[in-house]
Amino acid sequence: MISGQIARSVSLGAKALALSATSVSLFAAAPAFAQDAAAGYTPMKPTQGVGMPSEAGLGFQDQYSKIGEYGAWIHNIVLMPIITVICVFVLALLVWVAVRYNRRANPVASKTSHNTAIEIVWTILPVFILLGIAVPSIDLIAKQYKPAPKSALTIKVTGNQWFWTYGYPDNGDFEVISNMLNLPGQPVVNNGIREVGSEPWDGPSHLEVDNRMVVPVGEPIRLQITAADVIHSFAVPSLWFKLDAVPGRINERVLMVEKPGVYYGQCSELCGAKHGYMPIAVEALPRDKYNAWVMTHAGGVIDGQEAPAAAEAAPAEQPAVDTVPVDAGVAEATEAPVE
Ligand SMILES: [Cu+2]
Repeated sequence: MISGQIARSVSLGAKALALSATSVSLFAAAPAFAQDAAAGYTPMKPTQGVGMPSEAGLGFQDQYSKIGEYGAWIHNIVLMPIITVICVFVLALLVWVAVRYNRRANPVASKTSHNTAIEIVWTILPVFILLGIAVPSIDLIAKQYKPAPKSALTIKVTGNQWFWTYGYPDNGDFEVISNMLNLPGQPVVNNGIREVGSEPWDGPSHLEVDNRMVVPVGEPIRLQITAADVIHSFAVPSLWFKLDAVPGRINERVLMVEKPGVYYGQCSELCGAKHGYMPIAVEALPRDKYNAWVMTHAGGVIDGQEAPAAAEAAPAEQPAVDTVPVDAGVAEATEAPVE
């Protein structure tokens, strides 16, 4: 364990060195590209109360996907009224029995043991209630797991102890490593990562990351989810999304975000000491801005076309800032090997 940690910090240190060397060489060799990249993409500032928990909030977060709106509708309009009516009805029955039929109020108890009419009602009625719940529930499950259309963009999500990596195989196969930002005045969680609040676009502490998972808005996205070490779970409440990340297995679901914005989530499967420090930040952008973001990565490809600026300025073997080769995420994972 300890040797694994040392190895990890050494590799992190080496990575930080490599990254700073890369950024120096990028700026020295190709100031035009650096400016283009900076002009092409600035992280979006999240909107307070959107895609994040609210103070003393009850119930679901506001939903920003069609499936989420449907799921929240089932919860709010179908399930909650049924639950409320049943609870109030049973409570009223209990109170009535306790008051009307206690030993003082009703000293001579009735000898009745059957009432066919009531028995039929209390059998049939729950069956109809359950059917009424089952129909939209099964419909929701079916819709949630409907496969993505062939043309959908694929993004590969990998859970690691304790960060996420996002691979973009359709956009040149670059990979983004996403670490939680450190908390001011508190022990460092991730070495070499800045503190939350140090950039104007930072969202809530514990939820904001250095590199977000950027996605195009209004398009189906095929999320393929796996893990490199132990079981994690990719969960974003405001997008109605939760799927386990299991080593050696790919779980797939469609993500479709209806509105541009930043949506936060957290790993939702106990995965070790820093389980609480691997948040998820999804930034949904219009297609042109998403394309501009892709082009800030070395080897970024849109519709099979490599960025001319990126291709000239940054040869394929030289990763841009915030980007590392695909195998680096695996090498950096702790000592637990896959399988
Ligand atoms: Cu986890």
